[in-house]
Amino acid sequence: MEFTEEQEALVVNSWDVLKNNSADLGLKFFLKIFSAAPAATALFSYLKDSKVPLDQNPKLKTHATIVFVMIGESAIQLRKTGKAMDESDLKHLGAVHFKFGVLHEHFQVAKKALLETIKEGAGELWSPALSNAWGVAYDHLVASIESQIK
Ligand code: ISQ
Repeated sequence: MEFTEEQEALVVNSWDVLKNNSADLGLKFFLKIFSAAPAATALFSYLKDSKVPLDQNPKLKTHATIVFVMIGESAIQLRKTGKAMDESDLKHLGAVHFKFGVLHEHFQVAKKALLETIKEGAGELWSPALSNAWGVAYDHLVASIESQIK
């Protein structure tokens, strides 16, 4: 699963655009996951007693922004460092995903949601090669998290 120089360039260039819209795109990413897997809302304590619709929940938007930026930053530094994430962040992420019982198929639902979100956010920069590049970077991140879980 090589992440080539060309793929890195596609990811880095598009992240320059995507990152400016990370709150809206992050929220979009989460909403796509929730529409594919409504049960996933139960993972977030701040959603439990909330009366506002998901798409208007400020806590969800803040959290979704953090997650989206984390995924983007993982992708843009992957080739330089040879790692999806530094060891201490990865330990934490591994522990969180283990605690919630996240399985490989859940990561695949999120992958589809991420790639759709990137397509919507990248505009004219989008191409099948761009999508594939983000998919490869995402797969590296997931493999790192899963290596902590198993
Ligand atoms: C877990 N990690 C990242 C994003 C998520 C979105 C919805 C549900 C669980 C998630």
